[in-house]
Amino acid sequence: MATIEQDVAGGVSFALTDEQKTLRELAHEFAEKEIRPKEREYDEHSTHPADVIAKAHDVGLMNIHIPESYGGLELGAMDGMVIGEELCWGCSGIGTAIAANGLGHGPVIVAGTEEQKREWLPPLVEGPLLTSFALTEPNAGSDVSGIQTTAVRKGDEYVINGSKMFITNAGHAAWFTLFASTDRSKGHRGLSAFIVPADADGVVVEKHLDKMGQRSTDTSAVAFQDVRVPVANRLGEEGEGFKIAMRTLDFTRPGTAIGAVGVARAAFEYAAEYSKERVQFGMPIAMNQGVNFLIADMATKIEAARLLSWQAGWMIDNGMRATLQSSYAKRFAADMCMEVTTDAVQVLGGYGYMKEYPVEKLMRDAKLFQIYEGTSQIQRLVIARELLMPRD
Ligand code: COS
Repeated sequence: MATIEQDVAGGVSFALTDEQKTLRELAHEFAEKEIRPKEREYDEHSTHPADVIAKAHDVGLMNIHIPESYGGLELGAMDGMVIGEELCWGCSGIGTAIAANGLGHGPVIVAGTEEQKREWLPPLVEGPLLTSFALTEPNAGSDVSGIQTTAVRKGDEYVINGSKMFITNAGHAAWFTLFASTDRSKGHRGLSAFIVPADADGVVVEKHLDKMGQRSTDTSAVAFQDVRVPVANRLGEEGEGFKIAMRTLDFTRPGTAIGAVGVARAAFEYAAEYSKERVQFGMPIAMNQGVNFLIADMATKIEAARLLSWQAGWMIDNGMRATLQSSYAKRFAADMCMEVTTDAVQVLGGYGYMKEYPVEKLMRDAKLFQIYEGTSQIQRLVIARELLMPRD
């Protein structure tokens, strides 16, 4: 098992580079000025944050991992960490709407040919185009190998039929990276990945789904009815789709983990401040051990989750396979975020349960981190397999 201690010559550094500090400041300021003022209203009406996405694109906080050779910033995973924490500190509904684009076009970076990258990546740099990762189906969530959508080759085209569920940004995407079976008899080895333009005949975004939290990220169901795409839109070879999806998720899960850190940090800040102001029994409740132990535990857990996320990001930037560390980070940070936001509601008591106070929203938003990009249970499954039956 790779660890930082074994792999770094010269020890471990927790220092951010000057560039990363600048990125963090930029993202924090953006979250304060562009995201926070809108988060409540957009949450209430489940508004797609097109205006914020466009501004994030303008200032260089979106599609940050696209290589320079295709016009992008080619920022690393650690750079993404410092940005992602701040955006989700602002609002994880809006932050996810921005960050999920990385998941949408991730398979093209992971498995695209030179030609495919030249065709599909530069437009994402030129304008705030959205893309969606179309993996999950009504009957295939955790079990990716159970995908029922089919892609049947007919000459120089594939004909795609099936339904996708819980697809982030689907109602606003320019194209999808879609996973379908090209050979049902082969299970996960029969899955293939495709780029499917959203305006192709037969692509039907069925409905915007009404969620508990992260309500300003659009989540929709999409049907693909006899959709024809050229063979040139297939990513990798037939049968490589499952591994392309897993390799993409290895990269994106630490980014999701750090989003959970941002939400937990926001909840912690509100709760800590409130505990100093709220007076009961003649003293601020922060003086009460029952409360200040909660505050201490919240801070400790946030710090631990950030370090796990950074470890995974650092390993990715140093060219290591980080499947295990990505799942450590995603599992721990998601569960931590649920605990910390619940505790923040507890510190605020009756007020915390009211919509008027921000921690109620943070607790609703937190829940999704335990579900999307692989549930906390799936992360444990990956962790156990990586430890007990390691692959190369
Ligand atoms: N990178 C590269 N290859 C990988 C991999 C990874 N991270 N993880 C697995 N593989 C390979 C395995 O080595 C195996 O290869 P072979 O076909 O050569 O044997 C193959 O992929 C199948 O792996 P495995 O046996 O582990 O597959 P399972 O069907 O048991 O499922 C889980 C694995 C459950 C981990 C996977 O389906 C998963 O991640 N599910 C959650 C999906 C998810 O996150 N959904 C959210 C979508 S985005 S909101």
